[in-house]
Parts: sequence; C-alpha cells; structure tokens
Amino acid sequence: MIKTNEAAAIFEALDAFQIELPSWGFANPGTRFGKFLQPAAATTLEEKFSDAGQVHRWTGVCPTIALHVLWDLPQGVKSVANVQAFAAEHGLRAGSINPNVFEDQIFKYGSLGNPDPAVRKQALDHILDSVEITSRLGSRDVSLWFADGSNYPGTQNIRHRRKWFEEGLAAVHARLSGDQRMLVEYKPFEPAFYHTDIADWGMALLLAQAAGPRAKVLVDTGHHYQAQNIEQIVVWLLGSDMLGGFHFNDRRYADDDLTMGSIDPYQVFRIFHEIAMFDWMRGQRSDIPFMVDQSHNLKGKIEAMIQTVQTAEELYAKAAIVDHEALARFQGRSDLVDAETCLKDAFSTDVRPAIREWSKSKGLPEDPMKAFRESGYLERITAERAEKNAAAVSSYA
Ligand code: RM4
Ligand code: MN
Ligand code: MN
Repeated sequence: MIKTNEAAAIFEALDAFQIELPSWGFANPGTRFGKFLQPAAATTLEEKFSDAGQVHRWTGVCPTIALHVLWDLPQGVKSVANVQAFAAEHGLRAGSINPNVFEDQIFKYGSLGNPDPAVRKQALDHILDSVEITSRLGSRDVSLWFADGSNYPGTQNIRHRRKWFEEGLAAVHARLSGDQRMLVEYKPFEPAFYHTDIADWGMALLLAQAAGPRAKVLVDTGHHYQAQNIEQIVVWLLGSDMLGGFHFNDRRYADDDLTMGSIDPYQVFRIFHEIAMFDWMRGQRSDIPFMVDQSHNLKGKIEAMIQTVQTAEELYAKAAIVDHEALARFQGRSDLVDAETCLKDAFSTDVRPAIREWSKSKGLPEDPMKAFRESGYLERITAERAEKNAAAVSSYA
C-alpha cells in the first residue's frame, strides 16, 4: 500500500515529468539484416507527428518530438514551415534537433573527424544548418551523435581526429544563441569496430568542455559496455553540471534499442534514483531532458511507445518515493543492509495505483494503452498506410 506522503511525492514527480519521443521510432526502421515492414508505420513526417501525437494524447507527458534533420527536414531550413504546421496540428512541439552526418556517402571515413578537410567542412556546414533549424523551431538542444571511427588498427590518426573534433565542435558552439545547448553523445562501437572517435563519457566530457559552457554530455543507456555502472556516470556528470540529457532504451547485448526497462528496469530506477537523490540533497529539481531513442522492428510502434512511457513513469515514481533522509542516515553509518533495503523497498512498491490516480486528476485515461486501442486509430492508419508501406523499403527511418 502506498502511504499518503508517497502518493504526494509521486504526484509532484509526475507533474514535472516529461519524456521526448523520437520521430524515427514511428517509421519502419532499418536493421543490418531483415526489415519487417509494419502496415501501420509512419511513411511521412506528418504521419510521424500524428503517431507521436497519439502517444502524447493518451499519456499527457510527451509534448515534444526529437527530429533527425536528414530524415525529417530533407530540405533543411526550408522544411521548417512544414514541421511547424504538423507540430501545431498534432499538439506537439519540435524537441531536440539531430543533425545527420553518418548516412551520406561522403561520410564513409567520418564527418568532423574525416582526414579530408572538404568533408569536415561539409559536416560542419550541415551541423550549422541544424543549429539554424533549431533556432527557427524555437528548440533548445542540438543533439550530436557521430558514427566516426575506424575498423582497423593503424588506419586513422586518432590524435588528429580528436583535434578536428575539438575544432568542429568549438565552431558549432560559437553559433549557439539564446538558451541553446549542444549535446555530445558517445558510443563505444558500431558502426566503427576498432576505434570510435567519441567512445565514452570521458571523451564526450573533454570535447564538451573544450567546446564551451553550453556543451553538455548526452547519456544513451544503450551505449555502454556490459558491466558499466551507468548511474555512477550520471552522478559524476550531474555533480559537474555536465549532464545534458538521456536517450533511453534497453539492451541485452549491444545497442539493441529495445523498450526501456524491458531487460533491466532496476538499471533505469537506479539512474532516476541518483537524480532524485541529487535533487533532494541540493533542494532543487534538475532540468535534464529525458528522451526515448528506440526503434521497434517487431512491436507495434505506437503501442511500444505507450508501453515505454508507462514504464518510464513507473520507474520515475518509484525513485520519487525513496526515503532520502533514512537512506542518507544509513549510508552515513555504513548500515549496508538497511541502506540497500531502503532503496529496494521503493523499487518493490507497486506505484501503478498512484499513477492511475495522478492520470485521472489530470483528465487523462487511467489506462492509456486501453484508451489508444479503443480509439480506432490503429485500424484507421493500418488501412490508410498498408499499401504505401508494402511498397516502400526506404532507409533507416
Ligand atoms: C545511434 C545513436 C543516435 C541515434 C542513431 C539513430 O546509435 O543512438 O542517438 O540518433 O543511432
Ligand atoms: Mn542515441
Ligand atoms: Mn544508439
């Protein structure tokens, strides 16, 4: 049973909770092997907005959508008007803007780390265009992920590439205006299998610090080696005001992009807990954007996103009811069993009734999945899009 003070903490936490959806999670994704086309997948930008709008409509916590420039704004700044129109129509706002410097043929040997200065310039120009798009859309974050790296020892000069990254990222930083930020994402391997230019949080941190004060690190939960303690990274970045945001997904092996919390919900809980503990210690709620970075090859896309959002809310609510005072006391005395039990008690609490109450209090359906299924939306889009999807085998998104 949830105690009254716990219910209040959950309500307060959920009032502040938002999670951004990725536009690419609604289209038929690419994999290195088979691509199983879903008849209801989004085939246009408007359909992506419409589907993301459904997730927001039934959950109420996903007002923004992350956009990939190449996939969603193929005409660059000229596509901004389209985005604005679709966003307004479907009750959403454009969220983080993700330049794409990993698909074009010229980026075969890298983008900002390419040995060819002409290619580096082209990558930089695309990212600067993306900053302009970010400004015009009124978004805050330019979110940077680079596929740069190499597959074989000795084939690239890692030191030079680091310097080129420093130069490129500093040039991007110089273009930021207002409250804009740039987020630097890291990933240990894939597509590069020998060295990746920004392989871990230390490299991302150094590059962000070299670029300037508006550059922060983005933590994608799928981008770590198996045994890595992700919540410790979160604690260190938070403590240095360098945590820029999250890409949430789950994995069993590598960057699997599975549904958040599907394999290891305790991992996500521990991340949320460290943020909540930090906020409690300094008496102020952190402003860290949570984003989903998933693409479902087998699950229905809208349902998978609703499931993701519900999981995120549950784990966030569990973290909100950790008894921080008791935990701090146990930690101070090194009461190991009591400290661990205190954390696990919160994790074991069934917070779903409180979340249903919170949803009701906001005029939202208590069961968003049921509401979505009863709305008839899925049947409608399946009929409308089936033919287009059967014909189109396009790129990643
Ligand atoms: C990468 C990384 C980026 C995402 C691309 C599609 O692995 O997670 O954030 O934009 O995939
Ligand atoms: Mn990511
Ligand atoms: Mn990834």
